[in-house]
Amino acid sequence: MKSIAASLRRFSLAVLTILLVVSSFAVFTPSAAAETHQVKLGSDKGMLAFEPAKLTIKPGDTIEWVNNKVPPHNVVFDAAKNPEKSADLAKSLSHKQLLMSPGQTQTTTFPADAPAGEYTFYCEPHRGAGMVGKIIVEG
Ligand SMILES: [Cu+2]
Repeated sequence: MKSIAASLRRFSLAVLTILLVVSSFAVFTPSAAAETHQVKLGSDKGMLAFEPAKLTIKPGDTIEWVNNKVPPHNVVFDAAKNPEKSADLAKSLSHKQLLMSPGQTQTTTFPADAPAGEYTFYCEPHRGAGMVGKIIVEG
């Protein structure tokens, strides 16, 4: 009788351990599922604009910048217009190099610990023409 009780206790301990491991995976997996979003530089109709000009993402997600119409374009994040007004973060997200040919791509991955909020970016040659966009990072 004693050995049955002991093995039952051992068994329930093993079940508990498995449950704990499985549930901790269930908690941590969703944040690891990073997505890639595409933003065109220059609209299909030849407007000096990002398409889409506004995009909501999660920390850890990647933006693929695709050079489209009316180049050259680049992507510069505004040092003063991000949640923590971080010049270093803005610089790390930016691609100052001008893309000359349609189809060229660059990528920006937002860090997993990127602060939530609005990030404004623009194209240097066309900022005055209104080529400005926004990334909203969800908390
Ligand atoms: Cu441009």
